Amino acid sequence: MFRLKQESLYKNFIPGRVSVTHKTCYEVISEDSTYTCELTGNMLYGRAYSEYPCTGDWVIFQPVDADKGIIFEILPRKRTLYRLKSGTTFEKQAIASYVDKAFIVQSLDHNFNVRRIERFMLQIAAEDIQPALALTKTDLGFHKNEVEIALRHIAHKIPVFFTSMQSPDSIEPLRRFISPGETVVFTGSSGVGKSTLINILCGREVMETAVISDSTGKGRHTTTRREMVLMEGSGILIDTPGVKVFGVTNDDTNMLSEVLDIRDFEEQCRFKDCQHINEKGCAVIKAVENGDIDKGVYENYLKLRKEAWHYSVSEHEKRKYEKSFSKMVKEVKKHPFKKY
Ligand SMILES: Nc1nc2c(ncn2[C@@H]2O[C@H](COP(=O)(O)OP(=O)(O)OP(=O)(O)O)[C@@H](O)[C@H]2O)c(=O)[nH]1
Ligand SMILES: [Mg+2]
Ligand SMILES: [Zn+2]
Repeated sequence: MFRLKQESLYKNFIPGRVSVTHKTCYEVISEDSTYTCELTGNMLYGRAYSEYPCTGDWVIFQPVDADKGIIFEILPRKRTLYRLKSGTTFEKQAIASYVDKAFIVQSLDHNFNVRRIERFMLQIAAEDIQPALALTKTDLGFHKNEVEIALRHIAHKIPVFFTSMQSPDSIEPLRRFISPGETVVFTGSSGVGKSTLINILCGREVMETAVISDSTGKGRHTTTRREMVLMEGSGILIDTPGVKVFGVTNDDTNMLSEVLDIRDFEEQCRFKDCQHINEKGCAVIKAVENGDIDKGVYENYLKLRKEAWHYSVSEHEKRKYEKSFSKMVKEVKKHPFKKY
């Protein structure tokens, strides 16, 4: 009896993957077609911002037309790239889910910034996602030696690709790095060439890119939505709009030390709970002083640790508030006429 009810409940429901997120609707790809879907009334309320569907999510939906549908359920997320929603201290924003690899894209001009690469790496490390670095616009001229020195402490953790849109050969290693069926997200500031890379990889203009005359100037937010495209016979690529500030939501400080390659030093500190600020016998500070840890890396370590602390405190406060709120709701349900 129960089975019958379940069957009828889920009749005409099909699974699909969110390929584009708009403000209030979602494009969902299923086995046979693409549907523009809205959420059921039930799904619209009582959700945190990060719990609404994001590009890459698997959903269960019901077609109501040849190209329209209603989403009833989001399947549990895996390998999701989050960021801190801009303007907030604890709200997460889901950028893409079911991601296998994440390309951190930077152009080899004023945009190149190792501290920002470290920031992205920390966030990607929070999930089981493989990071990769695409350094674009090599044709503009840059000092490879200097770049390699700047990446010394992270180069063994992340594959690095040097590319130029003017040299198709330079894109080939990147193409080989992407395996069939894999989902790959491209992230980085506006104007660095994320959409350009995706177009070259797909062999056609799937994404709009900024006009050529802008190629050396600052980005101007050409891509405005997170969108998934299929790379013929290979991976599934997700383009994202350029971000100004990428706030992290990974508050695991051990992981931070790991990403920044200071873990080995940390283990030699005299005190187990050493904060590496001014303690006696701190091996991290000693390493900074004698040049084994770059000063910039150390400063970013302190900065990211502070941000992580702010994030986890706000997150904790939020949970406390939600707990007391739901307790009150329960009380109200139990004693609807009691005065509060
Ligand atoms: N010289 C040079 N210009 C490039 C290269 N790659 C991209 N560009 C130019 O850089 C500009 C920005 O490229 P987009 O691909 O639109 O950048 P984006 O990262 O997608 O930017 P948003 O969508 O705003 O986040 C365009 O004018 C491209 O032609 C490159 O390898 N060399
Ligand atoms: Mg773009
Ligand atoms: Zn220490």
